[in-house]
Amino acid sequence: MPGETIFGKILKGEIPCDEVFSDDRCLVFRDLQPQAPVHLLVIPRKPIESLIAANREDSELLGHLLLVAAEVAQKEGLESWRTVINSGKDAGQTVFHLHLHVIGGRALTWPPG
Ligand code: DGP
Repeated sequence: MPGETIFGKILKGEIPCDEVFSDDRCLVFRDLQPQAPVHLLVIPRKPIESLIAANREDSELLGHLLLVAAEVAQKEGLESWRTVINSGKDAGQTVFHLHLHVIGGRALTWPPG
């Protein structure tokens, strides 16, 4: 069940997080294993497992998540950043509650590993 992930527990307040932003549709908090000086996670309150499970009804929500990601990145003082969505195990997804990584504060290489 998507709602039973670690992020579902964070949303319910059962596990603490370092919160950066919250509204009625999403929560933003700092990643526990930061890969850069700024590493935020933007998650929807709706328990969507991954982008693979999202559908057209989620279009507005997905757009909202992207715009919130850009807003919090800029509030963190970033001029450049990377927004990453790992979708599925082989892409590196480990928590099956949709999340956008916002990574910045250092030069990032491309392609990713
Ligand atoms: P992904 O590999 O794309 O599924 O990213 C999951 C991220 O979630 C990973 O960077 C580590 C982070 N993470 C896992 N558990 C927790 C937690 O309990 N709290 C926080 N803040 N981050 C977590």
